[in-house]
Amino acid sequence: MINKIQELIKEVEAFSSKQLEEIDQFRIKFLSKKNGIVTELFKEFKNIPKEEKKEFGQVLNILKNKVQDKVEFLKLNAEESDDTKIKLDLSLPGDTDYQGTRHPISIIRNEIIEIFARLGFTISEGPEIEDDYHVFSALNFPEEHPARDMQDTFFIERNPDVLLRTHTSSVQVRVMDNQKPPIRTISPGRVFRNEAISARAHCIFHQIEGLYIDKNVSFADLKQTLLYFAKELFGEHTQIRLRPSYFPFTEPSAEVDISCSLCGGKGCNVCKYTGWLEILGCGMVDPNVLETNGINSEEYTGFAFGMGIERIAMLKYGIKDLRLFFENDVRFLRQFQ
Ligand code: 2NL
Repeated sequence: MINKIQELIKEVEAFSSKQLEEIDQFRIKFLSKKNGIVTELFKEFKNIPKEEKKEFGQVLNILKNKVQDKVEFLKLNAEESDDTKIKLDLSLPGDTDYQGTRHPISIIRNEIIEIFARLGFTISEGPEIEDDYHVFSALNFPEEHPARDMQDTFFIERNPDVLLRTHTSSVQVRVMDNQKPPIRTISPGRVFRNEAISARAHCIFHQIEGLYIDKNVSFADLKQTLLYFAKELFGEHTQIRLRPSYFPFTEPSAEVDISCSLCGGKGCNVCKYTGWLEILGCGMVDPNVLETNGINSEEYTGFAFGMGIERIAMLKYGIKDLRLFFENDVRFLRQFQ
């Protein structure tokens, strides 16, 4: 009997397989509760002569442990059977891994910032929630100016001194508060106006304003700076045209057009057959604004300008509806690098 078990131990030691099914059959053959070899041998125990019982028991336990160890070891090394194996088809095209893209407003803003940085302008930022002084009073807005009206400006309820900035000039007022001339800075940022949302208007949009104050700054400096800017942003052949205009904070003031970058000035439906596109407003800083902000207007002069980023992005990319910038539809956003 013991010899028979020794033979079985050798058989177990010699067994090997990488197939899960074969390993399981091997386990069943030895350990099945119903007529497994080891189970049956344990049933024989009572028939073994008393003096052999001890040795029989020891050898049989060795067999049982060897079977269990073998099954465990082989299972770890087994190959997964066909239906559990991960099906790997190396000829299939890979998954598309979409990379994020920059928002068109950010792309244009960064381009504009870089152009003025090359001319030595610094970047200044400031609060979106402002007070009347920094948005209107310091900028020569008369008390009854329509821009101060509830219809144009978002005020905080019950406190008309707290409002959302309608332009980023308020940032430049803060620059003048903290810095002596020469000042050469641009301020990009979100601005807010109480307007009904449409394809051409939104209550939130983005602006970049520029301010240059030093001794002997002239209108010619303004014109040349803006010509350089227009050529850098829209291409070397771009021309500019200035039309007289009015802003409370500049005198004289002008509206600036660029030659239509689409038709080269010949006339098309984008420039409404005029050959020109309006891109910004500008002027010489009103002496009142300089004085209010602690700058001697006899000693210093300056120019300033402001532009809407959405408008420029629409012109550069041929976007027809302003609302697309705020909807964050990835089908729109993905088109910009
Ligand atoms: C426009 C016109 C403009 C300014 C902004 C400015 C700022 C200071 C002093 C004087 Cl601190 N002026 N900014 C000047 C002229 C025009 O913006 O059409 N913006 C979208």
